[in-house]
Amino acid sequence: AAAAVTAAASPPRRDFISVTLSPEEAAVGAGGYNNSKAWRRRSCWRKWKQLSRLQRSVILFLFAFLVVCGVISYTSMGEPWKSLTSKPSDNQRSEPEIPGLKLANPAVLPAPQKADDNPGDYPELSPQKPPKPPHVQRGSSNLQIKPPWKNVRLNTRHDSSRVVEELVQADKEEKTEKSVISWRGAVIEPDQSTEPPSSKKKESEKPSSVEAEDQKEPVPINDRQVAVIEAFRHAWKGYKEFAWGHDELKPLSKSYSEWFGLGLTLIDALDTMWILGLKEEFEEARKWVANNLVFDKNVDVNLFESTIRILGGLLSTYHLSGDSLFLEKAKDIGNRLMPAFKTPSKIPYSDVNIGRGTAHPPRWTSDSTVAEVTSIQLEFRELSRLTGDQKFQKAVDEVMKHVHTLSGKNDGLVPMFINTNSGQFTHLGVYTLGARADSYYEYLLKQWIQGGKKESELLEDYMRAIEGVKQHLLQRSQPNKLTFVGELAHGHFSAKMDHLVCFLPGTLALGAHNGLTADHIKLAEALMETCYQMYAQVETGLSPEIVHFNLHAQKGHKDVEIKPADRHNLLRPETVESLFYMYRFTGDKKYQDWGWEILQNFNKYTRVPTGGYTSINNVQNPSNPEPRDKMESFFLGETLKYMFLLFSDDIDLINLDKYVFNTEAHPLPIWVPA
Ligand code: DMJ
Repeated sequence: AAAAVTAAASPPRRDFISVTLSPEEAAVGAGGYNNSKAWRRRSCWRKWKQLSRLQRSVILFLFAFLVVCGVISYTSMGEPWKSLTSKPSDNQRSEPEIPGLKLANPAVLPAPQKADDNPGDYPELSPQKPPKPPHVQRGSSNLQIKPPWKNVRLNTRHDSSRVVEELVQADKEEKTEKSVISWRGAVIEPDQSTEPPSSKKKESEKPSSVEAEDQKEPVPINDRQVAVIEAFRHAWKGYKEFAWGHDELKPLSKSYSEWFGLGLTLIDALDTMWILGLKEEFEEARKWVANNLVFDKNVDVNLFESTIRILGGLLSTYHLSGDSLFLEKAKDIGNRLMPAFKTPSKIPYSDVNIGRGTAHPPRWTSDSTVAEVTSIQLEFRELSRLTGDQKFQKAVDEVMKHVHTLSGKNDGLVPMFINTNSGQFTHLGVYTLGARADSYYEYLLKQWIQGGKKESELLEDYMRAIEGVKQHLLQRSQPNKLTFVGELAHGHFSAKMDHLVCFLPGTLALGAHNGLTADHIKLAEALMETCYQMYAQVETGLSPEIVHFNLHAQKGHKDVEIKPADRHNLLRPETVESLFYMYRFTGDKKYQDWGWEILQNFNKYTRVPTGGYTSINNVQNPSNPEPRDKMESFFLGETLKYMFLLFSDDIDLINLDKYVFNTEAHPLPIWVPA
């Protein structure tokens, strides 16, 4: 018998309330006490009904307001905790593993999306260690966690001292932000690498950051790195203004050129921006990728070039940023390149139409280039690991296995061409470490490293090839006895060396760092000196595309001779790439100084005032180096990135025990034994 509370229906103003009490309530009113839940509920309800509509509305509003505040503060307090404890969300990374393999740095690697057709291929994620206490980083941090450099803006119109001030200030600000967790500050597994030869050097000879990571002081960026950032921004300014979304900038004509029509420079430069900490530029480029990068185009692309620049660039940017957009795009282009492998021999064709899904060799031959078919492996293997779809890895591994068994090698040295029908080498008898063969050697070592140093055939082929180089291709020049790598054509030695060969000192040093024979680092040192001399002995201080070394001393002649057809410079990276490895592994500052000279000469002879840098036609004419009006995408993808890393004393800025660079300078994670 609930109390009947009746408000008078009229008159409209509520002048009195008529209350009818139940016997129970009457008893209470008469002095009895009833504290039952039911009674209290009824009593509250009666009081509530006694309130005016306005009073009730105010109370309801206050209640709702308190609830909302409570929910908000709960969520914001919970986030930091969740970020440390929960599994990564869609936009972060969780690393699938292939059986027996795991990454060196699982916490920094993003959550790849499993291939729908292969969901069972993944074991459970292994538990991650809690992050080490964050330390301040100058490199880039995960976008989802923190921007790379807080509000650092380099204004290219500023003078360089102003630029330095801004960066130093930003760096100081960042040092105070102890709560920052950067991608490099995340969990790092114990070092899996073999003892580097450089560890035999005195502590003082090493980069200052070779210390226990926990005790490591933040390494401030230095003036030379600032100069690289400035150079990048100058190049980017030209690209943005005159070539946005196109393949290459033509800085003099203030226009662009197309090769594949896929924004090559922009994609090649993504991870460089990340590493240099250019967040604003990165985000603008990311928007272009999200809104404009479409692979469904009736266009022929070169399998090798699009793999190393586009697939490689997207994969590494995905790893650094954790942004799944880049993995989605990588999967898309990866799938579209697969028709290249549909050949009688499974040695891929050079060209693929990514819109039509057809592939073909060049018009004049059914051959492919050996370096091209053997330098796409790092990228496709990583794509398989991320997607769980083994078809990518299977296709490229088959190529390597096949090449491993082929006859026609000369002590591990390979010819330059391979036939897509027969699967045999063609044009036998010509051996070079330059164009058309170069990255075959580089990828033997790098695949071995990527796979956790288990694939012995790769190592075997690499070691044999380096012995072949020593036996057949090494010579010394006159008058300075520079060690160089020449070429062999049908038994005849030629003292010709492409600038492309200058990847070799870096690769040799990387092998030595990974435990290969110590004489590789000796050879690396000698070749590094030679590559530097290819710049230093030239009038502009820039290397030509090809040099010929003098084998006999002649009065007034230098070691290096340059033919008129070879005196161009395309802003290539190989020498600074090797300088970076040499400095990382030896700590010898001369390598940084050599790189600094090269950067200054690029600025002097190839910088276009209105934005961008240009290839030049004549490195021997300082008064007119004959600009070619083209900035290759690898200038931003590789040359400036390696410069920035060379000048850094922070070994964790792309740690070489955790990442392996593809041949276009895009870092991919090293898999390590589980
Ligand atoms: C780049 O595309 C790559 O480094 C490739 O391995 C060789 N050619 C250019 C740079 O010189």
